[in-house]
Amino acid sequence: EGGYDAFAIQEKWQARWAEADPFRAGGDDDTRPRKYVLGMFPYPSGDLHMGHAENYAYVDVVARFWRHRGYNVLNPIGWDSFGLPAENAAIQRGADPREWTYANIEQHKKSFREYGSSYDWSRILHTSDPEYYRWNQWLFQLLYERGLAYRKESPVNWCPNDQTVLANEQVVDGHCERCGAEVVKKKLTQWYFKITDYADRLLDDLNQLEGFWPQKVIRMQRNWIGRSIGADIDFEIEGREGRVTVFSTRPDTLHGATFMVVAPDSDLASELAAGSSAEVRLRFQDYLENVQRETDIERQSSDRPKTGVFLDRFAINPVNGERLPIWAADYVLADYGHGAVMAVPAHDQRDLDFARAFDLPVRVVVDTTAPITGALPVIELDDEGVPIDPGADQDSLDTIDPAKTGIALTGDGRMINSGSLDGLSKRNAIARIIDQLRAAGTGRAAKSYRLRDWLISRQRFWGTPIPMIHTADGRIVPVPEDQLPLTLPDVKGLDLTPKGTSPLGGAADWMATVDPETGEPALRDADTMDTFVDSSWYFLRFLAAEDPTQAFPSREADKWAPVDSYIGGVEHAILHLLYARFITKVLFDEGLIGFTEPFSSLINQGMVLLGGSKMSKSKGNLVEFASSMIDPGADAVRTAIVFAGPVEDDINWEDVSTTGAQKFLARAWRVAKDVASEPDVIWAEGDVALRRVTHRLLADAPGLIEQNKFNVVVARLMELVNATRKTIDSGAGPADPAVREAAEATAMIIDLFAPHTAEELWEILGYDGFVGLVPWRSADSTLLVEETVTSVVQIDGKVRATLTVPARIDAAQLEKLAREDERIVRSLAGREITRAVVRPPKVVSFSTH
Ligand code: ANZ
Repeated sequence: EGGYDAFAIQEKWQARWAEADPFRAGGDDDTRPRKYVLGMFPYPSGDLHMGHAENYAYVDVVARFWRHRGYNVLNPIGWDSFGLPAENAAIQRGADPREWTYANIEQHKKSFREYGSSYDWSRILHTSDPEYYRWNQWLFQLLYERGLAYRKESPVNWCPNDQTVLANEQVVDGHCERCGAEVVKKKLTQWYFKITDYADRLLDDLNQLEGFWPQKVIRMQRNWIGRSIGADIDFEIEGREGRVTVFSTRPDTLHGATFMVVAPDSDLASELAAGSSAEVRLRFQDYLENVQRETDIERQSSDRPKTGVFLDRFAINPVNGERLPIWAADYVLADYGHGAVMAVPAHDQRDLDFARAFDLPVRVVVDTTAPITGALPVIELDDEGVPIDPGADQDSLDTIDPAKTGIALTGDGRMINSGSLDGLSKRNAIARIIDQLRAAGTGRAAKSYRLRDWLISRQRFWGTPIPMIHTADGRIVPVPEDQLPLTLPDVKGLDLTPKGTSPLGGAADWMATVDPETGEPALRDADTMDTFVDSSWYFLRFLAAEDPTQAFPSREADKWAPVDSYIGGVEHAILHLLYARFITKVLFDEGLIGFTEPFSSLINQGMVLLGGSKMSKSKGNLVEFASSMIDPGADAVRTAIVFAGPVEDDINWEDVSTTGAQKFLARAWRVAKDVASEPDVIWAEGDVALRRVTHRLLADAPGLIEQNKFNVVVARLMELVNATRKTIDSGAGPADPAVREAAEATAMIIDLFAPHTAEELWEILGYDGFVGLVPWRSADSTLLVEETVTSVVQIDGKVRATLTVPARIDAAQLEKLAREDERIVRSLAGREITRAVVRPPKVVSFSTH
């Protein structure tokens, strides 16, 4: 007979799985507890690469693990199949984006089958199927009815290369995330989802994910939402009706405001300039044109020289009636807070830089040298017993005068120069001033967020058509439900090349519709939805992927979801996860689901690198998934990847040894063969040392898997296979029942990483049925008790104590126990140990001279 033949084994078991479909999730009659395991679904651009191989290897470890633990596991797969790459490929090749997309999906499916992923193949979905996007349209209309979908004209991020609008999240350092072109601002009327209504909940609910999601992702979400707490303060403007409101996180410093700054690109700035002299208007226009060419990143950079234009207008400070000159300056952004700030140069660095550049007054209102603890200040005395008054010393005053040092005093302290606030700490002063402003009707507590509403319109073809109708008399109404899905027109005859208007607009027949109320001619909406809408709820569609009557059944949703283990790349740490969390909360509010967070736990795997950089097509360092399996086989690839390191670390493809993994699998196979070749098992007592190794692994592996220490389990399994081989070669041979026990445990645990090999081992060992469905063997607790030995401790050659210690103790632990033993401490009587010789586990020998 031949050796371990990875390919024969792989083909054999793939055929059997395809026939028996053993990994389909159980239905209502299945009484086992449920687990929903999900890998982030792939985008069908080209073939899969090693990043996917890594992701889906981990997904399968987790899914298979829970099946062995007695759970009814749902592990589905689908495709995020709308989006720009398909459309761009279609433009380049003159092909139909549909054909390109579905051909790639077929290739992916083949690769996943070859990989041995244990999916429930009955629940496949593709977001570009009308059966799927029909429910995107339903979702859109649901948000519209709840007042969460609206249109507005605003400056949007525009990619001049892709000729499309980008969400803030898709702009990386001022460049298009996809093509790298520099993003510009353009005014357009677009559809938005009002995610800002959910800002507080999106932020607060992160607390419940603490410990279950990577800390880094939680932090990134918090920063993205960016909640600031403070006050809105209203200022009168001379010669103008109505007040101007500013948002400040430091309302306590209101008495230190010495000017006001408005964003040059705000409506307010234009209005104030328009009411000023011709000269100011000209200077302002000039400045505005420059500012419009800048990115937000540049505007917020702290090391650029401050620029601005005095508008020759004045605001009135509501607490003291002072006249504050109003400036337009680019460091204030139009779309944060109210697009205007009260400038407090003594206590805000940006304001101070500006004040110093334009010679504006600086007034300190917080004494940051004063103690804030409430304890009495310590008064320092000089040699003659006279109190040293730091204020009397001109030099020391200068060192804290921000106008001189250029350093704003941002710390806490006691209020000064602030009327009734004087003497208060920052916290108390904030509370007091908010009370005063509220009483006077000139301010109130307020919050501000970095999070913006979600811009979902795209001027592209390959996406979900927006299910709205524009009537002749200017109303915008939903496409009636019985007309959904509103499917895409045939692409033939449409010009997909980006022009800044949606290609659908060119499909005259498709665009023409009727006003559902009046029957008059009307137009469809030519835009399509951001594909992040598609992926914001797909985990729910898997619960009834074939159901034509509803997006998902609420009852099933509450049984399976939230997803127990969501596994994917950290590149989705903000966008996708935030949108999915938002939509989940909307569906909860609509009463359709009973949970508010979509993913109970999240695993982000590291990246697969080649030559130290991320694998990518453009770098030409892509190892394709399908070809990676050609030589060593699927099981070796999977095992090698999982063994390569902790799940969250990046791995270098050069360091991933598929050859090593293949040898390990062959060793495991050989052990099973040896066991099976033994005709009559002689029931000896069994090698206890081997039994301990087996049972320790059975006991430890579940905890290790639950802590995502997958690589450690592979290492321990390698140990077990080696220990088994040793017993076969040196002990009672393969007839030892401890050997069979080890071989069976190996087959079950190796299933997590190398499922084809596992099934083969199981069959070799004489079993019918799939090892993938076998319950976890429980560990025999009597074999887990640590073996102990007696250790002697000598001082200067005389035995002074004996210790009972674990047989596997290491030198450092043993020496520590010996030094701490009270008999030893007593015998030493304070003498110093000059030398220690430690021979674990039996002897420790101390010398004192
Ligand atoms: C007065 C003040 C005094 C401020 C002080 C800070 C320190 P975060 O924490 O990022 O929310 N601000 C408000 N709107 C702005 C805009 N549109 N563009 C640029 N800056 C703006 O920052 C809030 C603070 O940033 C606000 O508090 C305001 O300056 C400024 F000692 O008001 B502060």
